[in-house]
Amino acid sequence: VKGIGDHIIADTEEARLQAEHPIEVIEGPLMDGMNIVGDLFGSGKMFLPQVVKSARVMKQAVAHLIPFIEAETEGVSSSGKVLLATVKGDVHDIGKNIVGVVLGCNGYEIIDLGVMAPAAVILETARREKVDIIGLSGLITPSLEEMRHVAREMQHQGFDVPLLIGGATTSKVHTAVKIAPEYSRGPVVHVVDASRAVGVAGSVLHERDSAGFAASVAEEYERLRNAHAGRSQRRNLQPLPAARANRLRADWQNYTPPAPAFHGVCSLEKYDLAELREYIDWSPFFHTWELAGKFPAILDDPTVGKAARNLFRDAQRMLDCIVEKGWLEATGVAGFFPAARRGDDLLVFPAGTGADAPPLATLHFSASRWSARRAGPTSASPIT
Ligand code: B12
Repeated sequence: VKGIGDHIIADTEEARLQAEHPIEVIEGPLMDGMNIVGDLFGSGKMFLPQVVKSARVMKQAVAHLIPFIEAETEGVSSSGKVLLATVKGDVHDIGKNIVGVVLGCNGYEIIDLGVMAPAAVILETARREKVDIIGLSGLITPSLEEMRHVAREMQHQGFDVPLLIGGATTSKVHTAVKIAPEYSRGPVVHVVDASRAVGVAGSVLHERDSAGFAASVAEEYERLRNAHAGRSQRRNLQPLPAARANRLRADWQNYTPPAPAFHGVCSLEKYDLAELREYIDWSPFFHTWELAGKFPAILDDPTVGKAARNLFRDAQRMLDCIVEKGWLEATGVAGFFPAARRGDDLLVFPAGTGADAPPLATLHFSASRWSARRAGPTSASPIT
């Protein structure tokens, strides 16, 4: 749990010798440990840098067990081919790897595409390898949309194999409401944990009543969709004219912007890393590691201070290496251009011209239509 890996192989081996099957070590103590990490992390008592260390230890332990698990299953005839992947944008793989091991132990041949797998690679591999099941894993919210995209592509490309959805952020309701409607050619099933993966894989592939299983899942998901549709309420958006009327009005009559140091583009090549280092804004760095607070006060924060100090020390060491060994090359481009608003858009003019010249570029923005729950003018956001 604390991410101390010094004795992990010896400890895992000791647990393996006590267990009847090596898989029990994963399903028992290791999963218990990860659940504690998840709970501590979720309740703000543990922070991301420590979670990375715990996850690394878990992976070391699993890596030690895999050869023993494989040795046990040698010679078992294949129950079917399963492609597993953590979807594009997501790096969580502990759960997916466990599912792979558990299915592997039950005679399934596993093709594991790892993490951050784009839809095109998943489907190309599934077709080439003639897999019987596609299993997607995802633990962050954006993965939910990516899984939907994969399902949509499966429909377009004429797949009919079962699609299994798993990972802590996925749910039966999301699978029913957002994913299943995109893929009607094959069953779509949410699997809550690895132990159920074997049962579900067996049901969708081998049981005589696999059609009955698929139909009962489809029926249940239809019920969930109906219940969800009843609950959904319309988002409270302002009408567009009201949002536009509420725009920010800058007082240009009483403000003279300072002249920029140069006009047009300035390129910076191989910029001195030691100098750049002095300008790092550390607060977003800590936010990325989910440590809330402003730098440097965060280093003395009663809750996250210790984790922040350790992380800061590690970061400084890495920066020393980056600067000394020239690991990175800093290159940048900056430019100052005249600009003006036209409706919701922003026009950018060539350097040295004005608002009567033909624009160099038009940047499209949309007026924010979120209801006036917030005080003050609405801001615009770029359409990317
Ligand atoms: C470990 C961990 C990490 C590790 C991952 C290491 C690794 N190699 O996997 C690291 C530190 C790298 C990490 C990074 C991040 N994480 Co993280 N992480 C976790 C944590 C603590 C545990 C996840 C885990 O491994 N659980 C144990 C496994 C066994 O469970 P599981 O994955 O759910 O798998 C089981 C089932 O779901 C199922 N299953 C899973 N996949 C599949 C697939 C199929 C086909 C089937 C059938 C079943 C199945 O079977 C498994 C076994 O039973 C969770 C918290 C939590 N409680 O889940 C946060 C969590 C998932 N992380 C989170 C976040 C926000 C991040 C970061 C964005 C943080 C950041 N600011 O950078 C990044 C993500 C970067 C990215 N682009 O993906 C959030 C996600 C919130 C959200 N809804 O978006 C969580 C929920 C934490 C939280 N409470 O905020 N994380």
